[in-house]
Amino acid sequence: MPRALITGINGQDGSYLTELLLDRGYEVHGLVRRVSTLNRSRLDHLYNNPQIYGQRLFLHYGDLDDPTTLRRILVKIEPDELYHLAGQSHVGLSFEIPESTCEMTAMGTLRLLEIMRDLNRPPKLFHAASSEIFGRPEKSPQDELTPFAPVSPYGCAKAFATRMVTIYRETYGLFACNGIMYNHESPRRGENFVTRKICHAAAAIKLGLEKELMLGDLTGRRDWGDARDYVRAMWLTLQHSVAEDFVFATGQLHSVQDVVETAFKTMQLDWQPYVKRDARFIRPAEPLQLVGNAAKARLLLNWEPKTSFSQLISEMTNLELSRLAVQSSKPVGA
Ligand code: G4F
Repeated sequence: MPRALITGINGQDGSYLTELLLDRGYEVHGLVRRVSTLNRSRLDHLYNNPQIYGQRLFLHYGDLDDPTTLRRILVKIEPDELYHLAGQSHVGLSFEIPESTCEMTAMGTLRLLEIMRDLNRPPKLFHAASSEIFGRPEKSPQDELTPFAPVSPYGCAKAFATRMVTIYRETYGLFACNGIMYNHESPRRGENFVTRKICHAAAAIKLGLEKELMLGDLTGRRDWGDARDYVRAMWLTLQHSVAEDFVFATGQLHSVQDVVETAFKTMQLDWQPYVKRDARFIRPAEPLQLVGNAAKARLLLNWEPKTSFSQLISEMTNLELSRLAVQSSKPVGA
């Protein structure tokens, strides 16, 4: 049975990747941060299944700033594949907490690489790199050869980590790959990312639970795909015979306003009376024209995104509606 270790297993991508690997017959281990509030909600359905948890799925406490524990876990588990997804992933927040963002996202990755370098049988490594490394790029769409030009502390930390993965591959012969992931969303997206925030608000307004939606820049444009397509890309990257970097993107740009229009249309609402601007959500710097060219992934991995932008936003909004409808029908305290 192949064995995988996932850092960031509790996140959107970590939870979908866990399901994909379990379906493919893997034994899955996950690294979870020891924090005071338990955050396992995306894995609850697996954690509460005695056929799975403790049989083929195992969680281990550990953190990216604790190399001794990381090393112990890697030596004990001896994974065949390591999917490194953990880190502070909110771009706006990285302007508020740049040092801890770099500590986790940049130095955390370097620590993993340093440990891997000493292992007798290092696992194959997938590093979740980000389109934010391109910031304000020289060309659009971007591909694997586009120079890095980050404009946020998060993008800069990811650029460092991405380059380190390449350096360790080339210098020490590790099977280490970067997947340069453009934005990818799903019903499991964190609530402080713009798609989920919008879909939630449209559904809550429809049900009369909320009255307005406060947003920053509506003109910001992104290449938005479905997280379930992107975790498949992660797995395919490590099944390829050669360790290489890949861009994963849809190649389509949409604005924040497009997300708003699609979500409110799904709820049969006119968005304009409800959406308000709030300067707190405007960032000190925004990337420009981040849109990816995934031709290499299409050619070598046969990877293609399957879900369209409007399908994704509609699905997220409808699921939010069902979730809120159930919650709001429960009596208080239930
Ligand atoms: O949803 P966002 O916060 O995603 P962002 O900044 O593009 O970052 C995401 O994608 C990256 C690329 O894959 C990842 F590396 C990163 O970890 C993360 O997953 O913001 C999208 C856009 C931005 O232009 C932002 O300024 O939405 C704009 N926006 C407008 N109002 C807002 C809001 N973003 C947030 N989070 N909240 C708002 O109220």
